[in-house]
Amino acid sequence: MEILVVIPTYNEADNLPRLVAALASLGLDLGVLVVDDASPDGTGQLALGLRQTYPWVNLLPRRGKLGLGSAYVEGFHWALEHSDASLVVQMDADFSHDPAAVPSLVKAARGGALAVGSRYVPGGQVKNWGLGRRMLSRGGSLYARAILGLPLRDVTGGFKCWPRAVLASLDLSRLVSGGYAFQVEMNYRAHRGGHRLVEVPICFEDRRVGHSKMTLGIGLEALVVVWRLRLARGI
Ligand SMILES: Nc1nc2c(ncn2[C@@H]2O[C@H](COP(=O)(O)OP(=O)(O)O)[C@@H](O)[C@H]2O)c(=O)[nH]1
Ligand SMILES: [Mg+2]
Repeated sequence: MEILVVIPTYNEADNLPRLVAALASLGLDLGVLVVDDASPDGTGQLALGLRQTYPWVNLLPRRGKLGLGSAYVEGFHWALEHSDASLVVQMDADFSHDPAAVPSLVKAARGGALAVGSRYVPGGQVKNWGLGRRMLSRGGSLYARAILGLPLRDVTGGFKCWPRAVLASLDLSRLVSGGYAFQVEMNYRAHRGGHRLVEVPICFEDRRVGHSKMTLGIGLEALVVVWRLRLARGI
């Protein structure tokens, strides 16, 4: 199959079946890897059940809530070891990342570039965020872009399509960041590795139920992490 979609989940039982159905209807040659952290709501079991209808759904179960960054790292390792997909998509399960945008990311990545879903290029959009959150995200992107020289307007987004070769060229065991900075670091490493990055406009809609994990602490941590990346040797 051409595309593997890696989806980290923690309590996404309400969303996962709808998301898999939406991906199935795109008409692409794709498979799914759900990286589930022992969700108490049974998302992992649900993923296994979905295999009856969609045999291309795979589950990578983990023993507990170990965080989004490490879920992606394990998912990417799995993709490189157990799948022959030439493209690896990463996306959230909560419909903040619209499955309808997958084809445009895939199309951009077929040309060999890391395709980054972007809220801040023409055609991109954010829904369900107040002005404060918007300014923080946009300002953070401008700051990281300036310090790291990244050719991106949206550096923290988590909806991307990786050409296999770009992903395989990164040493995932040397990542230093978790949280939002994980997305920045992956972009930075790809850029420093000489790979092309292209932004594809997406409409990002924040989940309507539940709380955002964004805190002042996370915001300040991100400011520090950007400098840590800039000053790190060998990236
Ligand atoms: N495997 C795994 N998935 C997680 C974890 N935390 C969040 N997720 C998933 O990662 C995606 C983004 O999480 P979300 O809570 O929506 O983050 P936000 O949109 O940045 O506020 C969703 O699909 C979550 O289910 C975790 O610790 N482990
Ligand atoms: Mg979300």
